[in-house]
Amino acid sequence: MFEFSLPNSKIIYYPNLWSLDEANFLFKELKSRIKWQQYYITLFGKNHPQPRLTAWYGDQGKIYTYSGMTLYPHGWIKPLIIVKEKIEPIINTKFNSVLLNLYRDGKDGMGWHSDNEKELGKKPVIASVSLGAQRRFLLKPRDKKNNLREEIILSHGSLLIMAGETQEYWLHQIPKTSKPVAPRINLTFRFIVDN
Ligand SMILES: O=C(O)CCC(=O)C(=O)O
Ligand SMILES: [Mn+2]
Repeated sequence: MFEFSLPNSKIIYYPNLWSLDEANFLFKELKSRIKWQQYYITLFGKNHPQPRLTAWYGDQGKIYTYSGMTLYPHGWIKPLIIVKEKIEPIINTKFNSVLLNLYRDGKDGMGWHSDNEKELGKKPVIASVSLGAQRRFLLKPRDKKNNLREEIILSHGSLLIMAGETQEYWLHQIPKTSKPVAPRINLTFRFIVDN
């Protein structure tokens, strides 16, 4: 376990929360069983496929809207429940939904953003599980005048927690890479507040 000491944040990394065998099993299960979907973003009136596949699972009615899309959750399946029930007691937090991303290769990624949608409430706890190829996870302050930077290599079977004021003060991204890289699955467990 490693706690980062960036200002206005609470970021904790558990590099090997799952053994290699467990992580391999979860990757295989999720890759084949999750209902992966290609979503599109509209930029200047043109539709572009997002550079990754996505799926939203959770308790019934936990609707999630982001980047102008509305996602209705699929019901929980066993491998997701296994992961959820392992991480909840570790961070003493209950989750009611999970966003999954499949980065098929280095051309897939996710641009700078923070997880600050209003349905996540104030100071959300985000639990991010990584399976498959390791990728760089970059952090930078929302304040453009601040040149602090952080980089975490998210490895197979790891858990990254972002809590406290992290989403208010920091942006994060998964950059694309020209290096050959195998597929990666990321799960971000979230708690959708009732509205
Ligand atoms: O793939 C990752 O590690 C990050 C995913 C992410 O930031 C998100 O789903 O909001
Ligand atoms: Mn995010």
